[in-house]
Amino acid sequence: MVNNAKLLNWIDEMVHLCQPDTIHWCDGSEEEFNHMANQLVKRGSFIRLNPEKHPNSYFAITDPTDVARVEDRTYICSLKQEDAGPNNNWLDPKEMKETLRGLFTGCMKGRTMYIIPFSMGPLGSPISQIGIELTDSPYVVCNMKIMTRIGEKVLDSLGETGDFVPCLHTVGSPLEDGQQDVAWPCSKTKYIVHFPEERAIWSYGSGYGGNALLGKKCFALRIASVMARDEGWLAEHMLIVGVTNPEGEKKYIAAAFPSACGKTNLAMMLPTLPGWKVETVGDDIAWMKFGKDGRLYAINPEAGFFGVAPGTSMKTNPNALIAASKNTIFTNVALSDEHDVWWEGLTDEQPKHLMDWLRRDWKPGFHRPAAHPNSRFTAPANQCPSIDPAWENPEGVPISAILFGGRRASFIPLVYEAHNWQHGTFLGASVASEMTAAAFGAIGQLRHDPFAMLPFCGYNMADYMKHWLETGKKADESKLPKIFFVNWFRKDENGKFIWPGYGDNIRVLKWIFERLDGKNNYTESALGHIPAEGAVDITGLNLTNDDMKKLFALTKEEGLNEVKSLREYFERFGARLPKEITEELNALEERVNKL
Ligand code: SAT
Ligand code: MN
Repeated sequence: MVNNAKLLNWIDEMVHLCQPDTIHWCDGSEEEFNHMANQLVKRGSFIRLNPEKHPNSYFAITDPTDVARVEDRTYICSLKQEDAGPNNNWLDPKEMKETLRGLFTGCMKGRTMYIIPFSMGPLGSPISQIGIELTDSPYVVCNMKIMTRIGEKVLDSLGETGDFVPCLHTVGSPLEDGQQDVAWPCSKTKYIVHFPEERAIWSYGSGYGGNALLGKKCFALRIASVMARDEGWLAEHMLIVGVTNPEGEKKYIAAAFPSACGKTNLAMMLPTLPGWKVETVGDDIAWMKFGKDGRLYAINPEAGFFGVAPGTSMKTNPNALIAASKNTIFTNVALSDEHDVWWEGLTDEQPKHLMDWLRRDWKPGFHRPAAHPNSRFTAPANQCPSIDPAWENPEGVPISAILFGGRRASFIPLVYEAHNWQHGTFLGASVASEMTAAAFGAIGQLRHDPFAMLPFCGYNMADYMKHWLETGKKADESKLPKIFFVNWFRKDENGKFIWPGYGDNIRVLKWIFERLDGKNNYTESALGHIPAEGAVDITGLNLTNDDMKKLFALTKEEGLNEVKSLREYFERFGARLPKEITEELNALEERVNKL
């Protein structure tokens, strides 16, 4: 029996508004998942994969217009526009509610409303939060079952008076009497809307990824970042890994990179240095709170991976492939004649024949990718061979270092270390990255993406920087994680990546590990501490001294360009930009001028 008054009232109101034919409370059981998957197969939305290759796994294709997050349709509707900041689309919340009420009226006609109680984080953890998603998409239910902890146990934990974040979702495609459904219902009109003061989410028109799986970016980042600001913790777009050295000493590291910049690969890395081990706590989101001992502890609020498929192979990320070998949903990849999945980069040899993500015949030599560049696998985290034994620890894991990074063909060195927390906050604020297919936009173009949170920050980014600075001021700095910047994507004069990346990134983690232990293995540079000559272990790599020099080369011209670009970017925050950020930028300019 559900007896939470807030929940029952809200559902009543939303049923009235959306007018579904039926209502289904999700219990989160395997039977329920199988039943819904079967229905999706019947409707033509799912194709069951060959059970010998992928037991209990499904292939889905979206509408060709519904393939990525829609940042230009994503809104933060705070009471005041300046609280959303120049980093967000904003509309007056009253006006937006009116628009949404209009759109949502009758939006679930002919469909079922599924009620998904979900927990972000292990049930019972002091860091976890509860959400309830109402959706008319069985595809969303199946994905939420993998990505979060759903069902009855969540309602039990909510109890009579527990609070939750209401998350309303519709594909925006009601069915008239007798109207035939399509395989991927969605709407041309899309709205992904957040009301930060009310802590509520309304999502209209899309069925895919972060637009529709509302626990992920909408709740765990946009709404949670607001909660974190108000309550003194951090909600971050970060992977979490445990790194163990050959002596058996273990440290946890969190790292923020923009979407599709290799967070999943780093989180599941197979180190190429003997004796080193990397274990996965999370691949996308970290919620961090201070423990009684004054250290920052992180949990992964998710229970699954929504990973980019293209480029994932037994060479680049075997752990991800094994995690996705069963009980997995593949979306917008290509399908082989044996009902197996394929995407660019999975195998060196291309299959002789495929159905591509647009349901067309595909053969090797075609000048178009078989899988969409933002095609994804939704896989349970506990199937990952590298999953950390503490990944569901309700207290979280203690974080020793925070890494920022992005795709940068030039200027940003392989790795450098911040002087202190304030300088580290500046490094986070100055993240910029070449754009990927994870969002609509000009792929390859450099864009500023502070803390890799530009599309995910639920409030004014200037206040976000302030929150980071204040977090540092309140803490005992000696117990705070040390902050680093990394760049695996530097290219040489021929446009080739210099650094091998993937499992060889352990060599950079090793240097960081040693820095955390206080080893004096660095030299000063204009940006921060960089490894002393020979301090990055490159034994066994095909890299010359010259290559290593290129990975750390800093020219005055590029430095001044970077400073100029940052100054222009920061200007948009006006007087709200914390003075510490300007101080750090001025100090950087001074150091660059001495180059
Ligand atoms: O936001 S999604 O979950 O669709 C994926 C991403 O951009 O990281
Ligand atoms: Mn992400």
